[in-house]
Amino acid sequence: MTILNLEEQFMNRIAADEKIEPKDWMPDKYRKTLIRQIAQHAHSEIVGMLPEANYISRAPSLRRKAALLAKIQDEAGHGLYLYCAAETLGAERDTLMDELHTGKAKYSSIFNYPTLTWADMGAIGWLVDGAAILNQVPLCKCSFGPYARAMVRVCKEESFHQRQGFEILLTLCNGTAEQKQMAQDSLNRWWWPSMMMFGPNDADSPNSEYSMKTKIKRFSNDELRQRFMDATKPQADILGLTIPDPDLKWNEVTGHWDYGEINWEEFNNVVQGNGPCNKLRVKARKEAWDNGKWVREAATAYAAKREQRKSETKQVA
Ligand code: BYC
Repeated sequence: MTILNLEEQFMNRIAADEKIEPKDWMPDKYRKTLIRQIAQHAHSEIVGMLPEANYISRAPSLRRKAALLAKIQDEAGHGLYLYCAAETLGAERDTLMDELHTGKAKYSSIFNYPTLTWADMGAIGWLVDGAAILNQVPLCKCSFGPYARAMVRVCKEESFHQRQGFEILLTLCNGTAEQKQMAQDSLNRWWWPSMMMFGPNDADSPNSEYSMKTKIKRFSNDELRQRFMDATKPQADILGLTIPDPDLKWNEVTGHWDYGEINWEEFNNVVQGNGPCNKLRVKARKEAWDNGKWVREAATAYAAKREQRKSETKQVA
């Protein structure tokens, strides 16, 4: 069978909404696009643990500490499912980690901003996990089976994260004037970076066309950003907080909230490695990797020993 036929069959399967599985034939571009996106997603989950980890020892109560710890552990789990999904496509885990540690791999721009107060734990849950849910629910229907299946559980956990973040802010907003101000300040700092999470405008998104054609992505960056805008505005109203966008306006004709211009220069700068915390984040991940070397070596040695024992027992029997 020629590549052309295979490609046609592949596109027919995509059109029929069939899932593509790791051992199925797939075009090189599909494989590369998936590895790129899944790896970036996996890195985002584990780098995303860092800004919150900063607050485990500062949580205001045992209950808050337990919920924050659980959320951060969930993110580690998401990273692991995603690295496994990338491995099913032939990516090597060590190569992926190396790309993260040398600054070659991208991860979500949002995690290069600092967490300055406890209210930021609320804003991350409410806005960052909120944006992630809108982005990831359609990924449950991604054409690549292992990515789609990993997303189902990830999305359930992200929903809990979003609720706990909102509840942190609701508590602060119902507290003293100073606590409410802390929540507003947090929203002021996290709003625009959250809007940037969805990626460049559709006209400037080089990967969208192919990803939409092959049903890796089901909606464009701008469509998802608009959904986030429309879902979040009423929630900000419940909190009694103001979204820091002077151009925010209800559009009677479209039935959506119109928002102001995103600072794409800031976005590009952060993605290129020059955000406030990029260097700190990569350094922390690299240190964690280096410090965990003995654990990986011990686990590998233990697995080898167990295999050896198994084959010895078989021989005796
Ligand atoms: N930050 O053509 P485009 C979480 C890159 S974490 C950095 O539109 P695409 C959580 C993009 O990679 C969940 N880079 O790309 C964890 C591309 O670069 P390359 C994070 C970005 O892939 C802890 C270039 O810009 N979610 O939930 O079609 C605590 C052009 O963009 C960003 C995911 O990763 C960005 N924001 O669409 C709390 C979801 N945006 O590779 C929460 C999975 C774009 O061509 N990923 N770039 O050099 C996606 O859905 C898609 O990859 C994107 C971008 C929508 C992000």
